[in-house]
Amino acid sequence: MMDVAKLVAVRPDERQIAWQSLGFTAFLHFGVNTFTNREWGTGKEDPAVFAPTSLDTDQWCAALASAGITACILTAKHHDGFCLWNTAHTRHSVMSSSARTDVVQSLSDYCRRFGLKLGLYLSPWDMHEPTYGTGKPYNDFFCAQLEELITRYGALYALWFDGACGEGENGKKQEYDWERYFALIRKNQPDAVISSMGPDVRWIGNEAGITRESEWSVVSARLQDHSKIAASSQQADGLPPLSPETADLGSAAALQHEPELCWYPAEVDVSIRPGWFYHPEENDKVRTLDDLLHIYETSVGGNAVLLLNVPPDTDGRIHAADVRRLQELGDVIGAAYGSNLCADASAHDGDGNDISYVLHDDDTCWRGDGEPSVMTVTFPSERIVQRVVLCEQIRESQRIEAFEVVALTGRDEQVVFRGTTVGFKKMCRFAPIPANRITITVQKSRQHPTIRLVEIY
Ligand code: FUL
Repeated sequence: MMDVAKLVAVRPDERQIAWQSLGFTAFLHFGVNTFTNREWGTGKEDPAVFAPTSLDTDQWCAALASAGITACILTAKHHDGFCLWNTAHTRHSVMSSSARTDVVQSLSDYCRRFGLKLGLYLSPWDMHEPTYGTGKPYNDFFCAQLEELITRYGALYALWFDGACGEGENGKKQEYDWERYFALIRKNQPDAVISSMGPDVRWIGNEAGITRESEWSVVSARLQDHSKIAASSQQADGLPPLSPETADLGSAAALQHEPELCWYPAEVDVSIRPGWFYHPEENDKVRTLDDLLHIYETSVGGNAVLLLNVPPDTDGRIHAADVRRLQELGDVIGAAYGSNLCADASAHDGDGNDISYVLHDDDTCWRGDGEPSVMTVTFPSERIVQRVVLCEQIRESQRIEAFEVVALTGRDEQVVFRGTTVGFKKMCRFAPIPANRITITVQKSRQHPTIRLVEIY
């Protein structure tokens, strides 16, 4: 059996903690594909096709902020090689289009004004660049572009690399010098996470918005292997949800023969529309509010970060249909999680000791003392409850394997939620019930469980 001490010794670093705290983030897919109505370009596009009629990155930021989004990642360059910034290393960029605007600069200025953090997506696969497939010359080119992005636009919170390369059997083969890319980022942006094809943030493994029932941040270090991530992200679409072998990445049983473990937390990337890029025929296919709320509660509330793609349109604006949906989403999240019922509550451990500090969002935490470990939250008067949010202190690893939430109504106790993992944040949703007291029982954990924060709505 796995040595539990080995599991709980695996902890996040500061940049992973800061990234995880962002919770709800956005992806912005924008480029020549927006104008050619494609998902993947060809690399042969005339830069003149990039012609937004009223480019407005201010409007993008306002739309994202209305949903409660805290950060965004722009496709500075997608697989077609067209660059959204004023790069010195190719003419295949916005500067050769009628827009003649450095979109990365413009977005970075507005992000700062809106308090949004900025991250950048830079596709390693480049269909346009002539040196692609030549080995070092292309890696030099890629690093020169990367260096522009990580030195010119202030602090970035993430660099996002995907594993897609659709060159096919007779296509060009480029050996990516990942270690060199990563070293360059660490040197210039030490606080930025490197996501997906990187060591800090794990791609959830599907593009359908599905988070595992038990989402572990302590997993096998083999998952950081680039070739494997690339192989599973090759398909342009139709990415399958989770296969049996990828469904359980972190139980003690799944990890028992793993020589090396790592903290590799999950990110859920999913689009608000069917495609990653804007397509006018999808204006009536924006995800429903229920669907988005479900994705939000199972990802942000399922020990993951949500990276919701919202593609700007051919005007260079977020389309009205998406703007409306983002606003609605912000409103329902605000209504559901806006007023914590714990303001006048108190919390106690199983021995009756006051542990009300777990009701405050700070770094202190409660440590349970066995299986089960029990804590209660008592209200001065009965109230209708339908959501409980639990957070572990992930600085002490991820420990909870099974828990239960019980509501006391008058003299009746009722189990309202049963869960497995908690991690950074678990949102537990159940049918509304009047309650005087909520009991949280951790039935199974790796050594003692920790709870940093409890919120009740
Ligand atoms: C994939 C790409 O091929 C898609 O176009 C999109 O950018 C997605 C987020 O990553 O690998």
